[in-house]
Amino acid sequence: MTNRTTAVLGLGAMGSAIAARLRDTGHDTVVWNRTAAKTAPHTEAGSRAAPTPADAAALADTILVVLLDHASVREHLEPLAADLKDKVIVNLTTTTPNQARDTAAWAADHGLTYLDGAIMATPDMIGTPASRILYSGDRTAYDTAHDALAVLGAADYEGEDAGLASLKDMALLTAMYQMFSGLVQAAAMMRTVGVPAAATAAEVTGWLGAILPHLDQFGAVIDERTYEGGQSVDFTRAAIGSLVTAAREQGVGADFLEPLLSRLDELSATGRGGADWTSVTEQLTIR
Ligand code: FVH
Repeated sequence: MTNRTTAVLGLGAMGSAIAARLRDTGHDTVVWNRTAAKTAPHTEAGSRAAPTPADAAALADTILVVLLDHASVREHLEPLAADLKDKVIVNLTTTTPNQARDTAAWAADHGLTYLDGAIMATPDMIGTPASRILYSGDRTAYDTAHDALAVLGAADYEGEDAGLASLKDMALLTAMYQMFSGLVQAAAMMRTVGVPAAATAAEVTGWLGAILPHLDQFGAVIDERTYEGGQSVDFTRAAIGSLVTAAREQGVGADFLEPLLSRLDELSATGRGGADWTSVTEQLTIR
């Protein structure tokens, strides 16, 4: 391990977990938080507390930023530009890809070394094998800070474009929330006959587990972009139509499925009913 010092700016649930993990793995840590009282458990456990972000930056080589959002990051980083020269800035705050690129451009304008990160973990997962953090931006920053980053979870470098980590994060979370929406609708349907949501959740978990391996095939078909074979638009349209009707028959809205049905209707109406249903992907691209 190097003898670098890591500052953690932001001691919410995630920043606290990160600071604790760094400490537990022998890393020298400095912490700062807007609400200073939150530094107490960290100083008791061996971190130094800094009264301002500038003081934290002065004491550290690597600055991990774990604040609420893009606005709070910029609010605190912009006044620090002069204090961050020769430091490695790693922003782990969730932002959109363009917000990440914007902060990277700001850093470049000031001659600063910037790496963007996207945390694919909850605070309790930090430091466990289930934790994964995506990084993109300055490769040298990633290599320099790697000892500290590696103890937080699998540290995957996605490329020089600072928006790449965030883009993958947003894509994976999009898939996750659509899956969650599916559970919500299934629970609403089964509740109409008295089945508790917990029981439906267990059923959904088993069903999705069995079906998830098919995603690989969908990915291959989408990549080919010919959309031949597989489950057709017309077949899937009939299936989704039944799901929408069944939900309505139970007095449950089918709001999450209706947009998909509309896309399939559109494909069918324009003579593409025989194509694989994943050709919907082409309709999602906004030109
Ligand atoms: N918690 C999670 O499961 C997710 C997992 C994936 C990644 N996210 C992102 O991580 C960032 C931090 O999330 P968090 O869980 O630590 O969030 P909070 O516990 O709500 O703590 C927020 C910290 O941000 C500070 N803060 C908020 N606004 C400002 C501001 N204007 N200036 C300075 N600091 C600010 C707040 O300070 P305080 O309220 O204690 O004074 C906390 O330190 C986030 O991007 C997630 O999307 C977590």
